[in-house]
Amino acid sequence: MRTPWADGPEFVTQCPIRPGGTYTYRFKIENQEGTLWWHAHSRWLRATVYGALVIFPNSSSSYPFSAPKIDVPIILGEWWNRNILKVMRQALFTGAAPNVSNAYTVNGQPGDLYKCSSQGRHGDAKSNQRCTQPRALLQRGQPQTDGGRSRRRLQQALHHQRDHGRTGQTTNVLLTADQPPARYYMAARAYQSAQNAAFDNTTTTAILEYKTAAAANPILPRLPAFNDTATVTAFTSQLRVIRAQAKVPTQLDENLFFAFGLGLINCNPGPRCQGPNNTRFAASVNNVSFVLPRTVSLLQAYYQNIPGVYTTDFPPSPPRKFDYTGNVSRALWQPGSGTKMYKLKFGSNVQIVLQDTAIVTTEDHPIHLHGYHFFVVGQGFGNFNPATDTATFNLVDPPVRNTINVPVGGWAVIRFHADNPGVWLFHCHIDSHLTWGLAMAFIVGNGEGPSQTVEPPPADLPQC
Ligand SMILES: [Cu+2]
Repeated sequence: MRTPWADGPEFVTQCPIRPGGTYTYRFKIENQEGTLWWHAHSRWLRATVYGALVIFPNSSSSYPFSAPKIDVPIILGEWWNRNILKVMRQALFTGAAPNVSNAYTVNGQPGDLYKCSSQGRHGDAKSNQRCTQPRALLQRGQPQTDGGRSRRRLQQALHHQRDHGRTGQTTNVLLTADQPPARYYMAARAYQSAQNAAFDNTTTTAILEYKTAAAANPILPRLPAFNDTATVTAFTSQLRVIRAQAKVPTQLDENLFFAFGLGLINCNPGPRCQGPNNTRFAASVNNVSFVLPRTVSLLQAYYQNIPGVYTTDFPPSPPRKFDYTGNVSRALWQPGSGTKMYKLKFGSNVQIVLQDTAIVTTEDHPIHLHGYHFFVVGQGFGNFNPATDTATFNLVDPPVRNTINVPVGGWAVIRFHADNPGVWLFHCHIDSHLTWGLAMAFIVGNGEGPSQTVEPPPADLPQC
């Protein structure tokens, strides 16, 4: 996206849109195609305010595979019987983990495996969610994909397919409908890697139906166990870019090391101290728990030189080295806090080693970078070791993503060319983790000339 003013995260590139207000985003899409997920970026509204943005290939270019006959966006979501903002407020008041969701959804519908299917209503009476089953109709022999031009390709019959996508990730899947004409369930449930953490252990379904299928009960696939990290790893490690618009940077200008994970803040026992052993949950990157400004966005503060809103001393590596995925001393569980950004020169080649920590628990965090797609050049388990792990990097055809699910108790290494000026948030895509501080932001400076310079803000940008 060319203009950072249309990026959307509250207090990062704009003040939030007021309740009842409207705001129109205007932006130019450059060097992007495929299906992307758009969503609200204010408090936890992204839980239910979202949709698909399908960017078709330029008319002068072609698909890197036979052109699909149909595009079907499939969005996996979550459903809470309570107002999600009440769930958030309760968690932020008590300091404990938030209540888990009541259902998962495919395109907004939970599917046949929930009680509501027979009742026609979902959960409590206030919820008006109808429980019809989403369906995709298929003609035998016709391929289908969920997006424009895919950067990744999977050609598998859907009822054999085990796709793995974490919060915030999009995957374009090419399906060849060459199976016996029948009705097939597509099913999804959580992958949960954090130790002893509560999670929504339900399964959502939709039906893929061949046009010539007889009326019969759909066939339900067997899903991997909720904690089957081996299957997740087998799936993600086979992803490759089909045709990248840029080469993987090999000459690095920045080599950053971000250790991140949960933390616990000690507090006085009471209603606001309901985390484990009289604490409040926190999260951090390089021991900084990120705090959003409240009166102006970071991009406005940067563009208008407003002092006192942020600092640019975000640490390029952890201030203290430790055995990140080992038995971490309790003395290292409580992070500091701040609104710290890291400055990148326009055009620099950036590598970031993303290292999970075992503080509280290891977990697969989906880390999302705004403003860029990046190459995922390597990943593995345990602590990243530059002496041995660098040799395993894929610099030829690594997957291109904007969200990387860093392996639980492991690491991932990403690279990108910083050629999009502005302020860009880098954060975990689990809402509670972002709110607890698992975030930081980059300032990418201007290059030369108007095409490499942040545009002036729109006149109607929402005010705080
Ligand atoms: Cu996280």
